[in-house]
Amino acid sequence: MGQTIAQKIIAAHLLSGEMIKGSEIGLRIDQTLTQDATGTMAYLEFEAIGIPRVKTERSVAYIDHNTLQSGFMNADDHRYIQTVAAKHGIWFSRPGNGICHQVHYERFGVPGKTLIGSDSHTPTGGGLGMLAMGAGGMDVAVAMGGGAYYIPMPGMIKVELSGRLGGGASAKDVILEVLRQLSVKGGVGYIVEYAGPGVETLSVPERCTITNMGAELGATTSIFPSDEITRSFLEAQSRGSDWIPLASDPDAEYDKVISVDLSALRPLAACPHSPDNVKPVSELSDIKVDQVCIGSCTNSSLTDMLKAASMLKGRKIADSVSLSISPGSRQVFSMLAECGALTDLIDAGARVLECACGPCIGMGFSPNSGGVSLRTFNRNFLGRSGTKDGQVYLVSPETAAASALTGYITDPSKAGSDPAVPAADISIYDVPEKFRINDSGVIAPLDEEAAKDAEVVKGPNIKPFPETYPLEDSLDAEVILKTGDNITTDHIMPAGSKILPYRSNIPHLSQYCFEVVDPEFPERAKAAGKGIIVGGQNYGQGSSREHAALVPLYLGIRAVIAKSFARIHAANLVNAGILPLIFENEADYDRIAQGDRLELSGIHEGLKAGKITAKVISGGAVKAEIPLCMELAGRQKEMLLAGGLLKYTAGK
Ligand code: MIC
Ligand code: SF4
Repeated sequence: MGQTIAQKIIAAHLLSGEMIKGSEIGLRIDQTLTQDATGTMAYLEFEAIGIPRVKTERSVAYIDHNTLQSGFMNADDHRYIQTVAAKHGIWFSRPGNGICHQVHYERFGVPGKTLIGSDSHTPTGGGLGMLAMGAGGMDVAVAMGGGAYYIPMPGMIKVELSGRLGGGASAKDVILEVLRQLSVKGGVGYIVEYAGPGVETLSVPERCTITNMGAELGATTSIFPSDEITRSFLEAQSRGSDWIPLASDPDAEYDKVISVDLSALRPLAACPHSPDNVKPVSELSDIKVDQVCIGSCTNSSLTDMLKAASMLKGRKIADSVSLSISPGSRQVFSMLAECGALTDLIDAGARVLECACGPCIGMGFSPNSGGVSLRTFNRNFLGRSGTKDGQVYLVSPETAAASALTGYITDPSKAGSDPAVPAADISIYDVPEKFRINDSGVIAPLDEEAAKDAEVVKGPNIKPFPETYPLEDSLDAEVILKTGDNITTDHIMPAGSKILPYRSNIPHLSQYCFEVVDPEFPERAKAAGKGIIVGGQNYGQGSSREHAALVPLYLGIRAVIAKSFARIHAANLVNAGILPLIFENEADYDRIAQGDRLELSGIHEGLKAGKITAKVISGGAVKAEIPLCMELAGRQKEMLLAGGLLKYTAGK
């Protein structure tokens, strides 16, 4: 049987396991990336493993999330990451150099290689033909040390692309259409592969927009072939020698196939508060807009910025709109300046922000109360913008620019018929064929000799890793919180400018755990000393932040029971030594109430069998007995018994 692209890369990197859907495989990892909001923890964990130099081909530490530096905390973390990177053989991308995923595919990504990153949008690299996956910081630490990365062997979804984009539609609309078809759960357990004649009509940055937001499908990753378009892109980055061709075999088999006709696509928007709440932009035209943000790792390429600039050139944004632009990288920024597009953006009234995540993660530029914010980003979860009742719509750069001009959500396909809404036309800018290469924002690691005496600087904001516990044979604890479906890691451990500076300080972060769902949760959990969380479907979707496991751990959470889990979060729970349990019968979810006590005994035997029964105790009496499953690989069981990944790795 022929193989898909992803299967070929997996086969070439397989260290353990069999490529049978659902069974655990261990992969050799060629490259890693971290960003600063998850990186401090990842490097503390790497240091704890005690390996002097990374064993990967390329590891890069980016600073892009926490760049506000309001107080010493961010700067302390930056200094720590820079010094720990220099010492251990890791490249360092300075604050202001750009968003990790954008810079990585421009300067470091290589088709056919494996990449894991402590950020859920690492699959962006799939646009370049990499097998790129988001992971918890601990997994990245282990991979830097030469250890395998373990995942359940994914199934394969093919998205067959035909036609060519037109009519104001862009790459963002492709992924919004896929999200509309598959939903935020539709990719769980799968790799999404793009194929068909439409592929060659899409540039690498367009492909990266699509693979980036594949994270919102819950997919393990997404991938495009590596073809002539990929080769030209790498050549234009002066990295032509990194290119290899990659395609699926004609008889490769997929579990599921969906198709998207690019020619028929029209502009779409993901409406509040989920990336799969997708509607045609043309149906939203009555909605007044307060804010427009163009940027983020989804849509901050040079072409994205040029499209917006070409529409805004010689015009003025609506008085009621505040517009921000954050170029994805220093390369994009400098090329925008060079061709004059930056001036057009400034003259139209845009506020130019740093090359960083910025508003995407609530680091400034929060909308006004109840404000409507149109963003070219990838997530519109409740409260993520920093404004609790902000109404965030996810759109393409074209829709964003058109709406910034009119002050209402505006369909860019109207271009021409409405003189206020011009069509994007990047040919008005004289852009060189080759990208401008200036890696002044990247610092190479020290050589082995110099590294020996190099000091790693840790400021007072960096607190030790929380204590983990070997799994006990019985657990008797209260259900401290019961949630609904689709709880995101932004619910569990919010980000934003107030909290993000404390990503290396778990005790401080713990006050904000579940803040948007139930602000009393941390107090209750602490008072109980030991607790359980009950969740619905897709618990832990979204970010890869392991803080969403480490903070509950710190607050005494020992088990989470859900109808289903998002992949990275489930792995993070196990890494932290928290037991993830799944309802055997989903209807049993209704038989547990917040405040009930759950009794689990014979956990070690249950772990072997993969199932256990929980007694639900309410008012002193047993009200139900509920069967629960543990969908864990053998290695994960050992990890839980050892008290999490770090203790397990140290014990080996
Ligand atoms: C996000 O987009 O939610 C983040 C911030 O980039 C996270 C990582 C984090 O929580 O630090 C992600 O996507 O993994
Ligand atoms: Fe940064 Fe936003 Fe991308 Fe996360 S999704 S890496 S916060 S730009």
